[in-house]
Amino acid sequence: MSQILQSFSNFIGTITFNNSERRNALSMQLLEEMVAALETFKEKNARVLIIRALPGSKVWSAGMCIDELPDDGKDPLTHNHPFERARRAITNFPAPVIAMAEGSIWGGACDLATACDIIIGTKKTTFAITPAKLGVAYNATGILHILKAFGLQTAKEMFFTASPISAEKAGRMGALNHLVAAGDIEEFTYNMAKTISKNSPLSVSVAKKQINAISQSTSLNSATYQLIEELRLKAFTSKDYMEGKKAFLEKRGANFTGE
Ligand code: YXS
Repeated sequence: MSQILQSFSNFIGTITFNNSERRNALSMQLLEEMVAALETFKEKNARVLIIRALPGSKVWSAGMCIDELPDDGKDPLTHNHPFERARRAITNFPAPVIAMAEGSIWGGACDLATACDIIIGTKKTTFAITPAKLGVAYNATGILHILKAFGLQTAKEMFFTASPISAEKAGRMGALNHLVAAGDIEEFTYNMAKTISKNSPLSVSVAKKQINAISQSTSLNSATYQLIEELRLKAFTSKDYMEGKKAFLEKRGANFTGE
């Protein structure tokens, strides 16, 4: 069964996460389906794309599929992982992508949401960055995305505590464009999409490309990059990483030792 639904009307494309049972965890299947859907909507010349969960969902996405995280010694977030490809496909999608973020957003799903050009939420929208619960070391690109979206102090708090931050706080930090009443989110989001779809697609697309190019121009020198890779390798070959994954699957708290 497909883990996403797709629809297209009046130049507005919609991708709906369709795996509520697993809280829309970002499985390889779901991510590959997203990559293919983004390509299809590009070919259809979509002028706006909305990424959402089923109406009334308590969870927009629970983040990476934990049972699919690789075992000890393998980098869980490589450049060609379907997650990274899906994220790049959103960033490089020629038209604006709106996250209609009804419900909570966890781990890698926060990174995915911040790839969207606009995020619209309700009071139930929360953001949690969870690698510390699993012994995972985030990749440099993911850290940069969260830093840019939430700011230095809040990003650090999110990484250190792994606790969800509220929609109000995300709004104050500029990570959430609009906080609307739960009953209004669909109408609000599609009205915004309609407004965008009536504007010049060329102008909008060029604005997106320029804003992305300018905002992504952060340079990392090779020594820093090497240091980051070494630090990450230490984490994903650790006992803590295996314990974090095992503890989630066994539905218990992790017992981390720092080794
Ligand atoms: O017990 P069953 O078989 O029905 O399965 C349960 C959960 O195990 C499953 N599930 C997941 N499976 C794989 N990966 C996930 N991320 C995941 N999340 C949930 O879905 C079934 C229903 O979950 P349940 O009973 O816990 O639902 P709930 O409504 O009581 O609670 C919803 C959540 C989202 C609060 C809870 O499921 C949860 O805490 N999920 C994990 C959230 C999380 O830590 N996400 C980070 C994933 S790792 C990741 O994204 C990166 C690697 S990182 O951490 O580095 O950013």
